[in-house]
Amino acid sequence: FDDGYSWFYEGVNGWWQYDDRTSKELEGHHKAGHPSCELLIAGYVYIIDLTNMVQCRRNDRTRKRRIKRDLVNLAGRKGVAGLKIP
Ligand code: V3L
Repeated sequence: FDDGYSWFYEGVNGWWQYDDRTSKELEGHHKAGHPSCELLIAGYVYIIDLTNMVQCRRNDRTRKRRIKRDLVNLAGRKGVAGLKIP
């Protein structure tokens, strides 16, 4: 975003940046003060808990990933939505 922040989810030894559309949606929910939201990501509905800052698939909650809102240049990202983009 204009302020240099974006949204990230946890991978192995690092953070993946959310795809642009999802990142914008998350920012909107965050700014509106919503405690959580449900978003369609790569064909699956994810519950994104903005209070505890975790995400999981709605119909398979075994894998919980931490999420964060951070400065893009400080986040040390692995890539964007699973694509290794430096
Ligand atoms: N955006 C895109 N793909 C996601 C997201 C998301 N927010 N959340 C989960 N997936 P789970 P390393 C990740 C993918 O949590 O090597 C990365 O993007 C997730 O992809 O059970 O472990 C990489 O592509 C996984 O493939 O819903 O850091 C990949 O893992 C699948 O959904 C490997 O990354 C199931 O995750």
